[in-house]
Amino acid sequence: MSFGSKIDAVKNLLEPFTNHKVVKLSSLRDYFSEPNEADRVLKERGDVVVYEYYERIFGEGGGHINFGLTVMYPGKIGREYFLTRGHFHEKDAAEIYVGLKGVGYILMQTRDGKVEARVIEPDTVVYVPPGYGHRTINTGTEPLVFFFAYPSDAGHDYEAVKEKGFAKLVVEENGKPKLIDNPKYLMSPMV
Ligand code: PAN
Ligand code: ZN
Repeated sequence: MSFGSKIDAVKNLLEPFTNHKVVKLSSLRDYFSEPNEADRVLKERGDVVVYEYYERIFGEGGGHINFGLTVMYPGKIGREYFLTRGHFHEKDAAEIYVGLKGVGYILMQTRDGKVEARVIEPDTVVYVPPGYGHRTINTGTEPLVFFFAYPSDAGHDYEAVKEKGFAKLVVEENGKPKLIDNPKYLMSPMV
């Protein structure tokens, strides 16, 4: 085990890492409010990379802190900006995000519908409290790059967000990002 990694701020990567995941548009189609628009972009531009992340995972057991670097590319599907899948931690574990490049939002939401949103940009630290599902959105024209760290036994639950979505969408209006209510959001608790 080496005692750290290096962030390459020019190439937007973290080394060494134990896990590198690339998330492409085709796998995010149903996360967008207009999946038909996603189909149109897929046809026009192909299966573009929406985001990727590098993680240093020290195990599933407790006691460690896993960390990593996420790189989100700029883009929109209809009016909605590129987004991450979003998840809850299985244990009530918090997370820290540190903005390094670009600009966007972190949407946070409890299973019973409390919603918070914070801007993430360079020199911003966002604390995601235990119990808040979280998703990141790139509202800029450059890659959004951020560092994250969470307890190694947090676990990741993707199902609740996949089924019910988030209560808010981040869309472009008059050239600027705006949070609006998600008309398709299912109000029932995300259990
Ligand atoms: C982050 C996210 C990362 C990608 O590392 O996992 O930005 O987002 P999704 O996991 O929602 O695809 C984090 O919050 N880890 O817990
Ligand atoms: Zn997380």
